[in-house]
Amino acid sequence: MPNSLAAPQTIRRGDYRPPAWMVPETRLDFDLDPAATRVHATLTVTRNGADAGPLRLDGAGQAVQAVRVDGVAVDDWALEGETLIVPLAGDAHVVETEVTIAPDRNTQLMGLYASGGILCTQCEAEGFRRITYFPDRPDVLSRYSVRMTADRARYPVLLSNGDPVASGVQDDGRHWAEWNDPFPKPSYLFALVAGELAVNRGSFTTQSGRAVELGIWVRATDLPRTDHALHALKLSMAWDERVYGREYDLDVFNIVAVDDFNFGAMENKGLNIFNSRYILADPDTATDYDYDAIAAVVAHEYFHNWTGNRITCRDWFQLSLKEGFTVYRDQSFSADQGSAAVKRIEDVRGLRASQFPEDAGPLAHPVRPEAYQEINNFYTATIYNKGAELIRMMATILGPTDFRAATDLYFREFDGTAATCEDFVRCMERASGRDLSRFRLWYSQAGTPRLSASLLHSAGGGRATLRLAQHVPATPGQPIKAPMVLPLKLRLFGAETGRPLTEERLVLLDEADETLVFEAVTERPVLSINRGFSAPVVVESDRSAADLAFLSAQDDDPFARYEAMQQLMLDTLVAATISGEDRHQAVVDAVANTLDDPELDRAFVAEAVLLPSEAFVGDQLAEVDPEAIHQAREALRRALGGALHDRWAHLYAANAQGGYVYSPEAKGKRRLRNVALGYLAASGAPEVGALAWRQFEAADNMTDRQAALNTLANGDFAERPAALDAFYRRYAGNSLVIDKWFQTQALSTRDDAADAVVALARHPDFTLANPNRARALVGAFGVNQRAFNRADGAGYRFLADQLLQLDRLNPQTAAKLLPPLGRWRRFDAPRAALMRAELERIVAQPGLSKDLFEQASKSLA
Ligand code: 0A1
Ligand code: ZN
Repeated sequence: MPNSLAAPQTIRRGDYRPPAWMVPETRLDFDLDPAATRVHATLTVTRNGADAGPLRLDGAGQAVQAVRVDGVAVDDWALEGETLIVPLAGDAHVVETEVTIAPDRNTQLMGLYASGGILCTQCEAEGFRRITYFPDRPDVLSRYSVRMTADRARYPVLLSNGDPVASGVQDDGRHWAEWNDPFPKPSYLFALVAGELAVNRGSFTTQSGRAVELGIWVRATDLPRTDHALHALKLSMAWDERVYGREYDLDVFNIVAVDDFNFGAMENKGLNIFNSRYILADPDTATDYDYDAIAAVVAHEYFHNWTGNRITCRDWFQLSLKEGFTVYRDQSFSADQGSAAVKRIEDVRGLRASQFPEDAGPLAHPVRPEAYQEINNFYTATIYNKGAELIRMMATILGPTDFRAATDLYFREFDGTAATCEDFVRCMERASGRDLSRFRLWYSQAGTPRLSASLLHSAGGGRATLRLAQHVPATPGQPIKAPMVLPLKLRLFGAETGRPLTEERLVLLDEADETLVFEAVTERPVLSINRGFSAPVVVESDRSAADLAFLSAQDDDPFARYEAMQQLMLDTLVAATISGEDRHQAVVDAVANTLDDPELDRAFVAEAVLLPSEAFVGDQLAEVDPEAIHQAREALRRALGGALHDRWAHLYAANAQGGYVYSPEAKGKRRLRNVALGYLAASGAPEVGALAWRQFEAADNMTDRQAALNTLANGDFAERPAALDAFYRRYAGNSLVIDKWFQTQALSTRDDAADAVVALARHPDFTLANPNRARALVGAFGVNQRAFNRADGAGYRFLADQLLQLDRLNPQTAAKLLPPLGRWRRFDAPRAALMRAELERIVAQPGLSKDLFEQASKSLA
């Protein structure tokens, strides 16, 4: 392994030591220029504890121009790798450094970089060290004051954290601005932005009557697409006051949107920086899904002001302290804006699509990891989404009153500090008087628990016995697992009367197995378990198709109702994949039943009648056969489309709407109508090409236009080329919509999808330099199970080629796109060999980043 010599260092949680020096004050002076920005940093440092060692400042890529201690130039400093070592005699000093950096050559998009002429920063996790020398770790909190000087014509707007304090114009064509952030913060929350930006302003008055000036900053041409984000921001601010008692704390709150961004957005104190896809929306260019995602991400970043900024993380192993809790908060916020049931279904669908496979694969890690090589690789579905499930379980166990008391205690006790996951759990215990010792395993043990549930009924005696058993599969480095605490909401229903036989019960299963007895059960009971998805586990039950169909029609918990239908569909698809067995009728009947229920919310119906994805079917099988799964799923889609054709046609007509509105009801109708369109297409009905084309042309919103495009693009319709072409032309120049054009084709269910993707990588609009575009084509292709896993390995080769190219520009984004290659254990030997060969080619690449090295080498192990 050529790279083994260069194998990066492993950082371990157990090695944590408090910092030797604190930095109570930081003054930064930027002379901004895209080719050469000068950064003058003045750090007030104080010794922390008894350690007599020198000051150690992290750096990356910049050259030291000058170092001064207490105003005097010194030359006894040294570099240890990229760490600047400054010997200091006393316990308190002022240390100054000067460096020059080149934002316009920064393709990694970490530190200070240029995006479409705007200078902006991204510092989490370790980007600040690419700007200046600093103890770049989250437990060093400092008060920042920032001065920026820049060309006034090119960079008329100068923003940083906190509140603006002064600005002025020089007579050399440059101008300056000073910002001051009174709240001590870690370096990863630093931000600055300089550019030609227009602002959508708003205001918010906090519960204690303080006025906050809000600003959403974008290119002038994008200004008309910022109202939704601004509205979502105001809703978030009010929600956090109402639900958690959290008030905003500065006079201004700014958000800037940029086109080149490695993640969704970043919660820098008072100056959030966003990927423009999570800000910009109007009906013509953004789908309902985009609108919802924008509100969720705006809320997420805003909520970080308390969960992340006021209370930050002691070290990066504690990342889920801020991310898990903040995702839980944004999920709850979104649930409160519309249908909570549909939101829960969407979140569970997402968890199953991204976190369950991660937990079952070579990159599995605990919510609080023990070790990493590159922290950027740990911004994962496990830290974020499984982390949110942990908070949700604690909220369930405590109940709303104790949970709120516990979060109040957490905010009171840890405000202004860098805390740990343990601190959070201890607050949950102290406020509720509960013992969560066993629950803590959720933080340290990786893997998705599997719960088996079987219910026995002795008709004569009226006794029902529920046997529960759990098993946590082995994960890398954790061969043997202890039983976890599973909060399971359950209820029994009578098979004959359809009535509930018990109340809903919360059972805390904390043993490997347990038997529950229910008395006076006078009719055959049907088990509804893990209601609301109260624990993030896989349930294996012996419920028959008839019982699942019954629950899909009768359960009073909407999630359980959805789940029963999913299980029925999944069982059908697994049987069809393995043995070609046709059990379509049971699914057809259950779907018909749901479609005919007038009481149900349209959005719920649309979710409930959707088949599980091909990837999720694959996750149920010992060995994934992508082609067989695809054929089985298409056959069931055809059966549903054909057998229920008239219902789909009716729903399609009945859910047409006059003018576009963004409301839960209107969204639900659009969703159901587009699901109906998909099933009509699956039915093979001759009118569908024309119908979809009409919808494509007449649509007054992107949800309907893209749904029509997807339908046409996935089939063999005569209208297909014209639709793709018309879409491309209509939106040429709007990069967020052109991303959709790439993505639709990368997710295609057609036989030629892999070839089409390879060709699209040569399209003049394709570039790896923009992370959104790379994700739209390469990222989407990686989750297209059938196309990516084409038997000849063309998909694997394509992905590896793209990753190696992307790694030279942007290692962090490259590493994020690698996991599909790590699924080799799940496939037949020829495919596994092809995937391994590509992983080996990646690992052998000279000069590979540690981001990609860590992911590829772990995926091979
Ligand atoms: N804290 C952000 C996520 C984030 C992490 C790293 C980034 O830079 C490469 C950017 C954003 C969040 O949770 O939204
Ligand atoms: Zn976050």
